[in-house]
Order: sequence, then C-alpha cells, then structure tokens
Amino acid sequence: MAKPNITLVQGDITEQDVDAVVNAANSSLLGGGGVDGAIHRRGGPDILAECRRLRASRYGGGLPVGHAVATTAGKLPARWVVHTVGPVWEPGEDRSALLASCHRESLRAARELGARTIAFPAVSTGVFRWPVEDAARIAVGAVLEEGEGFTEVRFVLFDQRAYDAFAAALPSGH
Ligand code: AR6
Repeated sequence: MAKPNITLVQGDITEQDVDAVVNAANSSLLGGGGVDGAIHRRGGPDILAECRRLRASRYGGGLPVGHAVATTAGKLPARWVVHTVGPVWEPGEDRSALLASCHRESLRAARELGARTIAFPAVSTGVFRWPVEDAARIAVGAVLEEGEGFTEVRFVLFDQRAYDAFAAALPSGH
C-alpha cells in the first residue's frame, strides 16, 4: 500500500478538520495543560466523561506511556480524539522507542475506527521537554512505518521552530 501523505501546518490542533486528532495526554487521562488542556476546553465535557469511563473500566492504573486510546471528539471538528501518553525527556536514557510507540499506537487506534485522516501535535515536546528536532525525526519515522491506509497524516505545529524541525525531518519528495 502507498505511504501516507504527510503534511505540516502551523496552527492549533483543536481546529483541525480531520477524522482523528491526537492528544498529548498523561496517564491519568483526566486532562492537563498544553494540547491536553486545549482539547478538553474546546471539545467540551463529553471527552472527559468518556476518559473517566475508560479509567473505571480498562485503565484503572492509568494509560501506560506509549499506548493510545480513542474517545469522542465532543465539539471539536474531528470525529475522534486519540489520547496518547508520551515519555518525559530524560537525558542519559533512551526513551525513543516509547515516543515511536505513541505514534504507531495512535495510528492503529484511529485506523481501527475507520479514520483516514489524522492530525498529531508534537507529542512530548512541551511539558515533557523532548528536544523538538529529535522528536520530529522519531515521529516522522514512526508514521512512515505505520501510516499505511491514511490519506493524510498531518503534523500540527504550534510555533515556527517546531514547524522547521518537522520540515527538516520529512523525507525528500514530501
Ligand atoms: N495545538 C498544537 N500544538 C500545541 C497546542 C495546540 N493547541 N498547545 C501546545 N502545543 P504539550 P507534552 C504544542 O505540553 O510535552 C499536559 O499537561 C506545544 O508547543 O501539550 O506531550 C498533559 O496533560 C508543544 O510543542 O505535551 C501532560 O501532562 C507540543 O504541542 C503533558 O502536558 C506538546 O506540548 C504532556 O506533555
């Protein structure tokens, strides 16, 4: 099958008109700052209600780092939010397999629902402090591996530096 069409935009993840948007969540699934705060604020209470049900049923101990789970997107333009938990940057410890896993598992969760278009923020590069150039390389690599079947995989970058980092990480021809 064809490789996914990877696109980049500078903007806000909550405004993306795609089937699924990815949330850079934490294990509690109960919200936070950054992307997580914006998604719950703009998406309304239905997202949190579903997250609470997931906590009560499947994820009593929290969603593990590198995993992903989907909920409604509430009032967002997307149909689903895929919540994933990125690793916290830890100098001296290679956690890149977990960051790649976030992207692969998010794509799998979205694909299972029938999503053909998906938007990712730069997972782990905010509160979790992962250097954006390195995160971009890992994210793009994981999407090239696991993104088959998607007509578009969009990275939504908040600032110019993140945009430039992802642009540099794209393979030639993109
Ligand atoms: N749209 C797109 N990108 C955004 C937006 C937005 N609305 N807001 C921030 N960014 P972060 P993390 C960028 O901190 O590092 C939360 O408290 C931001 O500039 O949202 O994975 C969670 O609950 C950065 O480049 O996610 C967790 O506890 C990138 O999105 C923790 O933060 C990711 O920053 C997760 O930390």
